Amino acid sequence: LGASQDWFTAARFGLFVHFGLYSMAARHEWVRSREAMPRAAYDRYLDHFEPDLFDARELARAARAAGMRYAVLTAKHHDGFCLFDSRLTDYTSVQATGRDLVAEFVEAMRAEGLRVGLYYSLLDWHHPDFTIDSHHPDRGDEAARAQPRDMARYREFLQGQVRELLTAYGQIDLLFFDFTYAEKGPAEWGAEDLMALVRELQPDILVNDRLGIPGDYVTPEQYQPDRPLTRDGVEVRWEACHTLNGSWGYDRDNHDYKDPAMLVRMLVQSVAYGGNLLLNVGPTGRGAVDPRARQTLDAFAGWMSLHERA
Ligand code: FUL
Repeated sequence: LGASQDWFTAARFGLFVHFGLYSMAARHEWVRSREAMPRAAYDRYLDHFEPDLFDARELARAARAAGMRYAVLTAKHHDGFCLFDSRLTDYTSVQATGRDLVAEFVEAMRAEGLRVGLYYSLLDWHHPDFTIDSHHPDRGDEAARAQPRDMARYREFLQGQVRELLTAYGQIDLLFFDFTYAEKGPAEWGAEDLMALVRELQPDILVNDRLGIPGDYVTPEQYQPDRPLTRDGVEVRWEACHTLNGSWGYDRDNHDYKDPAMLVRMLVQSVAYGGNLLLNVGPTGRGAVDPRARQTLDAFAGWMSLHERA
């Protein structure tokens, strides 16, 4: 890795933002899969999507005050809904509301001096060519299963969307792909080709390891490494990502929030072992930061005001 990527380790602490149609359901970002929700039922959220309280500048200011140096937004999560302007699908916040939330986010983070990251799901439960596997919400729908699907066309779509994200918004510092699993792996995503495309379009970008091939950093999720992480005996960059309450998307009735003091210790421990902490906030269906999340960010701001080193 070149010096142009050293910012990542120096940054230590970032904000993860999970926002999409699932935020309106307010019970976990996997809601459509978990409940095998038919498309028509999920479309209600599209019909009513109106993120009038989504304020990227406010998010950026809160992140900065909390001592975070970068932020990562779900440009597209598994449900396939895009928060950016795409010529390759109508299923976007721009079509639904006229707002390009990725553009707002990128601009706001830069204005506060934060590095910009985007999360992009390799899974897509909306795209007609994405094969129906055991996670797919339409797994029980015979008619949907009978339709021919072509992952080669889906790969073209993926490449096209990644190209859009990495050409329309200026410098993107980090890309968080998500994810591979037993039924689908690097070959389905065309992982090597995607990686090559990313490197060509944004030579300085950091890419995570969830294409299923080695990336620039590894991504322990919802657990806290208790030692430096290594590959072939060599220490690697890593970033632990954590929820506030077990859900990435807004989960209104889940009050099981982690104690801010514990989260601070997790940050300190991550840094001590050479890693970063990417802490998630899932804004409400209207895009607001829930007061409980706000309290956590404020607690970090208080701690940082006493302990942060320039
Ligand atoms: C996981 C996803 O399935 C979750 O919904 C979340 O986005 C997390 C960060 O990555 O693999």
